[in-house]
Amino acid sequence: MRIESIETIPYAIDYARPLRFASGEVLVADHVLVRVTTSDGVVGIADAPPRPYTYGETQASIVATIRDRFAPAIVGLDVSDRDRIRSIMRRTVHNDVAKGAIDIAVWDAYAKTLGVGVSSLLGGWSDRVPVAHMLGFCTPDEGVAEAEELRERHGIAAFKVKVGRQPIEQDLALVEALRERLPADTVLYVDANRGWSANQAIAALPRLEGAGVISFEEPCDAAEAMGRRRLAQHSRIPIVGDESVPTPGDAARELQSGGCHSVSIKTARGGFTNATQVLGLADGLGVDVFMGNQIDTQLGTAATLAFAASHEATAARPAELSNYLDMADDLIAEPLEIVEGRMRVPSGPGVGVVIDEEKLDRYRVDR
Ligand code: MUC
Ligand code: MG
Repeated sequence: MRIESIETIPYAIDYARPLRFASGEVLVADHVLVRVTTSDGVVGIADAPPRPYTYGETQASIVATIRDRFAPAIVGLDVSDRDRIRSIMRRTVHNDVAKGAIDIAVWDAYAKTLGVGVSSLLGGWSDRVPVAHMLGFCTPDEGVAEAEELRERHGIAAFKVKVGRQPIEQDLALVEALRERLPADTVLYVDANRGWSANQAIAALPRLEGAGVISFEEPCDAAEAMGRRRLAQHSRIPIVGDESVPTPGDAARELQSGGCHSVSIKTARGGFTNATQVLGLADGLGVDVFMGNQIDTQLGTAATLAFAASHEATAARPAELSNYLDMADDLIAEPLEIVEGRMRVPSGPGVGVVIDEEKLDRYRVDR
């Protein structure tokens, strides 16, 4: 089926509980809904979450890049031409979130055309995935209360703790409090979003190890190459590349230069096609992957879930699927559900979620 149109709809929904971290904060989901419509009327959807402090893209830049560069080159192709679409988008550097949304919306439309779930097309490993939640900057009491509430209501027992503040002591005290006050089987890992220097991260290692942290994401800027390599050599906790490894090329360079031991995979940057390539690279090199979260809405989460469930390596450990719980509302008609700490892939075709048109009307900002 021919791709007839690619629409971009900017919208804004507040966060009831904003997320703060070393590189920025999210108070409002000022995202872009991307819709790909085919000649037989199938509509593929995807969410594009701008993260200016991570990738340099904004809501306006995502709309303009898709409208002015990608859509004119892609409209008219067949919805099954996924690698041609990847090749076209690759001619433009960066803009990973804009590229990701087009890729996901095309996969969604393709799977809907075939009448199957995206997850089964990608690999079909499992129908559910354990959930991890990201805790933003907070005090020990706030962090423990939030984690306890998530465990009680949803059974979530894995938490990524945002660190990277100055002085480092407050984050170490937070991680230690979570370890001491939460049940012993709680999985804890940390993400500094480049907030510390390599030396600060090295100084933090003994206490993070003592708290049983299972991984340490973007401890310092990967551009601090010598320091980062020294840290990775020192650390018994796996160092995970996230914003330093958006593409397979970045992941290969970072892993082979010794800057990290594992990589985070995020469908929001680069889509399913890029995620598949990063996963293949990690598999070949024998390194672990973590399914990350771009502070996603339910639509974005459904894409992460579809990918996470589709492969053995990504379904094996908790995936970051729950931060939409912090939003005041969403665009989705039927909410995703977390039961006993797991999220099940919705049974519908494509990524399996449907937009509530009345909500889209309420939250869109282009009228
Ligand atoms: C994360 O893992 O870093 C924060 C910034 C961003 O781009 O993604 C989030 C989560
Ligand atoms: Mg991260």
